[in-house]
Amino acid sequence: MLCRDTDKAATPALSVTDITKVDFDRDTLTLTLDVSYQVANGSADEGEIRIYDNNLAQVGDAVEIEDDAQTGHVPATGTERFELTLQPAQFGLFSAAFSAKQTATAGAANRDGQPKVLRQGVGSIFVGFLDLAARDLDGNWVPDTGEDDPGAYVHFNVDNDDNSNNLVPNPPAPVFTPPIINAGKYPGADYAQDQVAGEEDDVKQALVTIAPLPTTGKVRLVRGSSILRAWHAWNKGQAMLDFDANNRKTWNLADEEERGDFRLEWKDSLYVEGYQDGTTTLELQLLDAEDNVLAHDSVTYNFIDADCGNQPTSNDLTYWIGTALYSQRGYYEQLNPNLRRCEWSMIGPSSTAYNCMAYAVDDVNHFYNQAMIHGFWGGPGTTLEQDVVRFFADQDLQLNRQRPWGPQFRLLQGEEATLENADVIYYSGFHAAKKRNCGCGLGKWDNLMFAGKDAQFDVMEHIWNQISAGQPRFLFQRQ
Ligand SMILES: [Ca+2]
Ligand SMILES: [Ca+2]
Ligand SMILES: [Ca+2]
Ligand SMILES: [Ca+2]
Repeated sequence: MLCRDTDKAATPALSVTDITKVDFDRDTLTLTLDVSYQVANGSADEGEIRIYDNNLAQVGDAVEIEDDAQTGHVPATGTERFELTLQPAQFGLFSAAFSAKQTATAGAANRDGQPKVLRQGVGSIFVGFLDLAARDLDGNWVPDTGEDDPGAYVHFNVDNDDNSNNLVPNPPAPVFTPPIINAGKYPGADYAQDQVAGEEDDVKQALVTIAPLPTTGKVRLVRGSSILRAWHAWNKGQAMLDFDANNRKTWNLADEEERGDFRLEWKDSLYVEGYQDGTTTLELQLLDAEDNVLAHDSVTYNFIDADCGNQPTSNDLTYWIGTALYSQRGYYEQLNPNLRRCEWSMIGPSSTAYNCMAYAVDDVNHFYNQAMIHGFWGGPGTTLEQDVVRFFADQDLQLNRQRPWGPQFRLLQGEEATLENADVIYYSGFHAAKKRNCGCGLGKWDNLMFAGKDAQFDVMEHIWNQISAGQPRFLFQRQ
């Protein structure tokens, strides 16, 4: 049964309102802290603040709070400075405890004749190193200065590195019918699998550093949304990190098992996957036991892919090169070894009605081979390259213009000849591609994403320099 306390001094609000790291010298291991407190004015006659280190051992002596104003009471608010010399093992989570009590004289008036001891107000601060670092799609660590903006670019894991069943997942529906009927937009996509056997290379490491790792408080990872998934292993084998309904995963560092799980299983083995395209964040937080965030670091993730069309199929064998049969993906990768998965997609079906040169000038009714271009836009003694420039400008030498309805293109030269200015690239291997101006890449691929038609096969969007069609020879701008 509880008894009502009839002592004159009711328990006041008592708290450590702020702890500020004034100075920290790694060489001399000296730390200066300012601890601010608050207490109901006049309720405490004597007060003191003690500092505890990462091991919960008191550091130095308690600082007594002086009654400078001679009121007989502890001031309602104040700040005390601590200059501490420490051992490395003491760093991590520091806490300040503010306690106060009545004087013996004041206590004599209480029912039991004893001075009333007020509860402690506690605050914490982390003095150490906390960092979240991310690898991008090239495997490079994103510099700290760029990790918020623009952030890390990582593939939305739409490709099929393990060549799994092309009928999974389905939907989303394909943009047009792919070679394997009933295959979805992302045939065999790795994002839809819990494990990717073999060559998965789109799930990228994130590294958590908290040094030293406190033995109290909590560590938390917070994702901006569920388009981000995290795994224990690069090939998604083993555990997926189980974010809760609030997109948080929390480890209690005071709990030996949870601390061990974080330290041994996740801290150095965390891999981030793009589960959808889009932008989100991953934040590392260190909290005290009361859920106050003591330190944090956040990384922006941009999950990108060539998403305008279908990902290529890989289980079919319907494409010929010479006498060899290839799948759709195999065919394009064989012809273009620099193509990077997730960064190209099929945006138009196979057709023998038109070719790359026609596609580049928005024409789907002609198959302009070199002889045709020479015949219509060239003249006696002109070279193929001269003919190509006139083809794009639609200037024929013989006044028999073949496509007066079509757009005209100006050859860019000198300083004007940039990808930003270009609408069409002509490659020396008699190939042309036109700029996409799509949102794929979330900014990273602006002015870099082009599309071209394979002679008798599909239309593909790709990064401008990932195809093998000779050197980029001319840049043209639409008039
Ligand atoms: Ca960082
Ligand atoms: Ca797969
Ligand atoms: Ca993959
Ligand atoms: Ca891949």
